[in-house]
Amino acid sequence: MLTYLTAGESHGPQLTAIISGIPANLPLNEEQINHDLCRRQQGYGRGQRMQIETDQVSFQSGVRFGKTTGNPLTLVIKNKDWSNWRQEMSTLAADADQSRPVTHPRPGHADLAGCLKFNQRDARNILERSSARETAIRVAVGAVCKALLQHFTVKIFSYVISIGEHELGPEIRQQDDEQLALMAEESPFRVPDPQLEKKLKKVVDKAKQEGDSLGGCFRVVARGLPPGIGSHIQYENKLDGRLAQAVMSIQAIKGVEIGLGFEAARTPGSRVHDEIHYAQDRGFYHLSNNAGGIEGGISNGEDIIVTAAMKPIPTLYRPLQSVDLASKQSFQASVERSDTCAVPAAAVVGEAAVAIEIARLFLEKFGGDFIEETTAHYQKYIDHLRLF
Ligand code: EPS
Repeated sequence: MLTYLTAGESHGPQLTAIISGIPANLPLNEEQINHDLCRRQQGYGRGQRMQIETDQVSFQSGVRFGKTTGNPLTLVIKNKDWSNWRQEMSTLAADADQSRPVTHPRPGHADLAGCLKFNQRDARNILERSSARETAIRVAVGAVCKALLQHFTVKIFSYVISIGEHELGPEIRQQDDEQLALMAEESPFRVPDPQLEKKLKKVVDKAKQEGDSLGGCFRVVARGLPPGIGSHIQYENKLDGRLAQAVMSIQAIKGVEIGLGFEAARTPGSRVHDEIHYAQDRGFYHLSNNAGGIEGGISNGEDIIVTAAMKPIPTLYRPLQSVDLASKQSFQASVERSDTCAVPAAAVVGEAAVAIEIARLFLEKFGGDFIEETTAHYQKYIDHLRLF
């Protein structure tokens, strides 16, 4: 069973993850993880925090001489910004008097609901953990899972589809997803379209100038997964259900679609379902992939396609109306340093969420305490598919 837990606050000393269940002998190094951490920090429209940080992971357990040992992995990312927040984030009761509590909850943020739930009068105790800073450590966990999946030639990639109301045209969207993701890698918006990129720069600059923020949609694709990951038997083992939960749990995500998604509801069945064919060299395959690679909660051998919608970030430099937690008087919402648009970064976090869930179900199917054992189980199953 692959499980993980993260801890850490946006302006605390560090972010930490403990991952349990990664098989022994998987080659793993910090550079692989830092590559994704760096990708998450990119993107036009991000705030000043990303200029302060250079996120780097360090392994505190579970890796020895470039390979996993089977022991729980401890991953740590230090927050450089902590040095500016030592007083405000102090663990000592004596320092409480000096603090500046956040008492004007931001509409759209966890501030108010979190304060009510945890009986807090200072929203900092909520926002420090609900902050999207947490996604840095989730990306690190995702990079470990990507390394595992790569071992079985499963690749995970992403690109941005839209920011605000501006989106990729239908001709571009028809191109191969991996090619689009490769192009997106060169773009500060992670969009595989230089024309759209120019437009987005203006749109994000305008939003920033007006103290506003922008959301958008991104797509994550997993390629190379064999049929049979996930299960139709119980709700909690359905691959689409797991992916939806994991992607929806990313800060600011409000919608998740698999394959054709909501469009399928508007289209007759004859044009939605993917016809099944067979060829000696390929085995069973589908002529189209509207199902997004999942039928009955089980991977069907086609690309897994997940699209997510991110709302605009709730911190507005021209704040919306709110209410003071103590006086109950009307006030403008607090302004915390923030991004104008973080959709490109969210796409990288989306890759991590997808990688983690696929890796979990992959290990649930193939198991193994060491990677050679997992590989043997996997190979036996691939042979079974070939002989079917
Ligand atoms: C983020 C770090 C945060 C925010 C952002 C994402 O750092 P700080 O609060 O110090 O600027 O920039 O988080 C939010 C927008 C949010 O609403 O929580 C990061 O590392 O991605």
